[in-house]
Amino acid sequence: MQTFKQIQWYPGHMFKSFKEIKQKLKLVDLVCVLLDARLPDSSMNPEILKTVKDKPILLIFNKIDMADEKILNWWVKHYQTLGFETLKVNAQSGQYTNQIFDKAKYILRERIARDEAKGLKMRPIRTMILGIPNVGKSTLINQLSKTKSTKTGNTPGVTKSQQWVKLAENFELLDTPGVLWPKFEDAKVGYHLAITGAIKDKILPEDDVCQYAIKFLQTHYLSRLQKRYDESITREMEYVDILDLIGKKRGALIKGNEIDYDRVYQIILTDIRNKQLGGLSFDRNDV
Ligand SMILES: Nc1nc2c(ncn2[C@@H]2O[C@H](COP(=O)(O)OP(=O)(O)OP(=O)(O)O)[C@@H](O)[C@H]2O)c(=O)[nH]1
Ligand SMILES: [Mg+2]
Repeated sequence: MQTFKQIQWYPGHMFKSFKEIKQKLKLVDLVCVLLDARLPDSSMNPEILKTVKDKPILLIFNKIDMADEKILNWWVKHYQTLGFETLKVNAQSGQYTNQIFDKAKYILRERIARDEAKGLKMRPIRTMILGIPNVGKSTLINQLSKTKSTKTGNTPGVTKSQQWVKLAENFELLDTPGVLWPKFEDAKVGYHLAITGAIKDKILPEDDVCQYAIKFLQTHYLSRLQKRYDESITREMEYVDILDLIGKKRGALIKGNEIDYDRVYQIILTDIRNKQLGGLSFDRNDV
């Protein structure tokens, strides 16, 4: 597999986004950091934590419908042990999203009590939503505002600039473009972000991404792999043999009955992203 050093995946606009985030940080009371519930470790951008510093943080695990619940719960506890306030949501369906208001009020309870003691009318609570690309920031804001104020889409880089959205309950939310960080500490992180669509396809070689995904499924979700594609798949089966099997079964063939590998990669990645293999947790506590 190719080393990550040569790969250009930290576009200049993210550098600019970080500068804008720093400027707006002064205006907000609370920062909501969105994590992908399937990768609570790989989707934690260390630059975000460094930038936010001592502002109050609410860690929101989004896309809980796509994760393996037991493993997700382990991660939630892990972050709670580190002192974070946490919340699990499904921004698409709206499950648990309204709990954000109560959580925010709880985190800011001292400020609110101080204002009340001074007889001040409750000031709006200003919140900024930060996270990696495609994690669901804009979807969450639309869900909370019950409007389509922000643009969403299943590719990274949909939100290009910051945007304030006013909500009921005296809240104001700032949507921001997704940001990554300049250096992955581990190649695994790059694969996790590629599989889940946080970085654009084609940035990492699709063959490498698929090889990682198949090996991962063979190790952790063998029965789902068998159920989805073929019962004959084993833990030890070679990667290429699995590609050939899927290619033949799905008719991903080119002239002369050769396997169309590009199509097989797309089949696998699309299936994972469309939950055809069920809820998957890529960051593990059991290995
Ligand atoms: N299954 C599932 N899909 C979700 C959830 N939240 C968001 N999505 C989908 O994830 C994709 C990305 O959502 P966006 O809200 O555009 O993500 P974003 O973080 O704003 O992305 P950028 O603006 O590119 O940084 C969309 O296809 C959403 O429908 C969720 O809880 N569950
Ligand atoms: Mg967005």
